[in-house]
Amino acid sequence: MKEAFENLRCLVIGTGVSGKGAAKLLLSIGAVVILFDENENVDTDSIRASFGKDERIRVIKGNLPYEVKNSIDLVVLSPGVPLSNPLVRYFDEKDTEIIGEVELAFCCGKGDVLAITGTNGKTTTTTLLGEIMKNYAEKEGKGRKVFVVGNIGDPYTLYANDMDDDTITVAEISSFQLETIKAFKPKVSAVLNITPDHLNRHHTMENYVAVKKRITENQDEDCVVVLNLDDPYTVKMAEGQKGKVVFFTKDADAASKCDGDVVVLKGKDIFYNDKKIISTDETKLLGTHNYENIMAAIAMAVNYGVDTEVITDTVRNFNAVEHRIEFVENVNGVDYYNDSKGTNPDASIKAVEAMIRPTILIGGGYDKKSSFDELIDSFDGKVKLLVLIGETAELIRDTAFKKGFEKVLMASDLKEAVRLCHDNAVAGDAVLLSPACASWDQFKNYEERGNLFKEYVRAL
Ligand code: UMA
Repeated sequence: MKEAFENLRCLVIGTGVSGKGAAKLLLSIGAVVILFDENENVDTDSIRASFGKDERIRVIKGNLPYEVKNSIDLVVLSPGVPLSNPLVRYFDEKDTEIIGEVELAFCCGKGDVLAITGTNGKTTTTTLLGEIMKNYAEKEGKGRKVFVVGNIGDPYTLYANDMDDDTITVAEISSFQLETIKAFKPKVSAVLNITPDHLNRHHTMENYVAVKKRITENQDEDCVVVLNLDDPYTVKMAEGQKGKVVFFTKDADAASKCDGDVVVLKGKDIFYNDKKIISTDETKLLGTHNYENIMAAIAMAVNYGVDTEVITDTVRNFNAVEHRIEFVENVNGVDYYNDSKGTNPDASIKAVEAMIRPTILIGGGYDKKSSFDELIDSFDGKVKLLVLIGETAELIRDTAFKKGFEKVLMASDLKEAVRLCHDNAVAGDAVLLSPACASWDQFKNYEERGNLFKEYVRAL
């Protein structure tokens, strides 16, 4: 399908990693590219320099000149660019084709795609499934390539040219990326769970759920859809699927009533139907939410044809993903955990639940219009102190006070927050950075926030 893009004049919006990946791919196919960013502060010279002498690319920031606007055949959006953006609407009204970076990569790539979406757990599940598929490919010994791409950090477009019919692509796909798919068709898909997130972009839960379901919209009888039986939103998604539906659940009773294949947590053991795959005692991951991630990865791998021995071995050796309840250090008897990837209330609730010691929680960040009521409810005597930073600090503090939780400290930045935790913790406590918010008010991304947290902790 690559040929379809040859000679097109393409406008790529966003000069982040996705935009650069899309531009590189389009140039390699023979398209002409305008790489554009609305932010006046981006360094267009250095971005332009990263494309060498290629004369088929222009990098523009700020406003798009009229003559450029008028010459575009295809618009490719970075995930951070919403369809409501006025420039995107301009092209939509002109009937110019608009796709996302993931759609472009899918159209240009080859092989099988295993794609994971959901509000939380995507990164852990994608990383684990990626490891399983790499071990599977190695054991098969046929030299099959495996790529792990998407919202996890490495743009899908960067690898599309290296794919062949035997390639396996494991892709983490966000709701932002699903908004702009057309032909994207994973052989195996999973929707892990849905709780409120990104409502400033999708506006209603109904829209958010609908966009998540789009991961299955092109799947047919040869495909598999993995869904969470404990989540009413994903249970409903089973309706009308053409592909085989496989559920996973931590409720043995619900599993026994389920038609079809099911992965289930019974006591400490995870089963695929009646076959035991692994005991949770054997894994290094903390928390029930991680057992759900493991179950989803098992369901996807088994249905792709991976034998259970490879799956069990990989799960047994798998370590926690960076920035996801990552143990940092023990300082004076206090365990510090980095959960910077806790970018919404539900993710942070899971992190609090996974703690086994009295906990000081660092929260707050970019305002996505989330409600923090349930986060405060989840403290349940375990959180002894809340230290707040960022745009949402006051909102979270007010919610805590409303709920009768008064042990709250405000910090001017993350460094001060770490210092306050250190001053207030006693041996036997845990300190958890799990902000329940995105990082964008104070940091470039959650990785930067997590890395700085680790730096400050190690300097204590
Ligand atoms: N921009 C515009 N106009 C807009 C919006 C953005 O010009 O209306 C420009 C910005 O000025 C900026 C560029 O677009 O220069 C940024 O593009 P982007 O936000 O799409 O960021 P990328 O660097 O391309 O990273 C994206 C994902 N970012 C988002 O979805 C916000 C990364 O997910 C992803 O890892 C990467 O593509 C590779 O696929 C991050 C994320 O936070 C981790 N995702 C959200 C989440 O997980 O909750 C969905």
